[in-house]
Amino acid sequence: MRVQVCTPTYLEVDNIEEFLRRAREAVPDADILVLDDNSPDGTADLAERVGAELGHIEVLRRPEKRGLGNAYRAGFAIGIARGYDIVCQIDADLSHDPAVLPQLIGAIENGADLAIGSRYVAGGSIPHWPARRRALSKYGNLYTNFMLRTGVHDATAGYRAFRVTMLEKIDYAATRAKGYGFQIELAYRVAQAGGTIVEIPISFSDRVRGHSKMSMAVMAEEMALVSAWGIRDRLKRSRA
Ligand SMILES: Nc1nc2c(ncn2[C@@H]2O[C@H](COP(=O)(O)OP(=O)(O)OP(=O)(O)O)[C@@H](O)[C@H]2O)c(=O)[nH]1
Ligand SMILES: [Mg+2]
Repeated sequence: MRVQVCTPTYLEVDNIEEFLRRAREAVPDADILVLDDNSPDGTADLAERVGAELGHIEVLRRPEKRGLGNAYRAGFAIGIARGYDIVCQIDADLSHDPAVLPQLIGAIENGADLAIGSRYVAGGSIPHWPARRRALSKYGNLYTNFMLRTGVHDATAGYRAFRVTMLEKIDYAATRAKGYGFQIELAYRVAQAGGTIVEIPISFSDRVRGHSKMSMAVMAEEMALVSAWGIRDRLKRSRA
């Protein structure tokens, strides 16, 4: 199957070279698409230099910072237009070990529609997170599953592989969320479409270089979205 790996970048000049080398090694046959939102630190230039050396790496230069969800929607559109069978999502900050890519891709080849690199299934872990952030993420996911009944343990995870026909089926382009809400919304749509979702345990490393953007406000926004979708589902069910 033909595979495209999408990685959105904003201010990842300290990580992108190592990321591309490790990704190239993990999946030598996949095409890699870097979606950079005009990072002022020169991420795109470095990605292009390293990409030219490693091969089958393209950098899409977007004019301004428009959020991770927006970058992925652009990457998916390109993946579909070019006729790939599988499109992967992975962060460029080395939180997601590229060495796991073959397992996610293998799950799709074995019949799954969505494979998620999960922190919250047996064997998954987040070694360096403080208890507070761990609890926030874990309970956020429990609440999400309670509200949306996706059966997914890690719906906010951004390390994934999609069967392209499923991406088309769920009308990914109609999603509006920007951050974690984007990941939740995609998993929710796949579950509602009756797709098969497989979770592969991963060890999630914290960003070592660059600045973290996670905050209480971000989390609250996503949970508000989840609540709205969950309540809408319950109203629909009670009318039916
Ligand atoms: N193209 C694009 N990429 C982005 C944008 N915001 C974040 N990214 C990239 O998306 C990936 C995930 O973002 P992160 O900043 O690592 O988000 P996070 O993992 O929730 O938070 P920290 O790692 O703690 O900062 C990284 O590769 C970022 O460079 C954006 O607005 N546009
Ligand atoms: Mg990160």
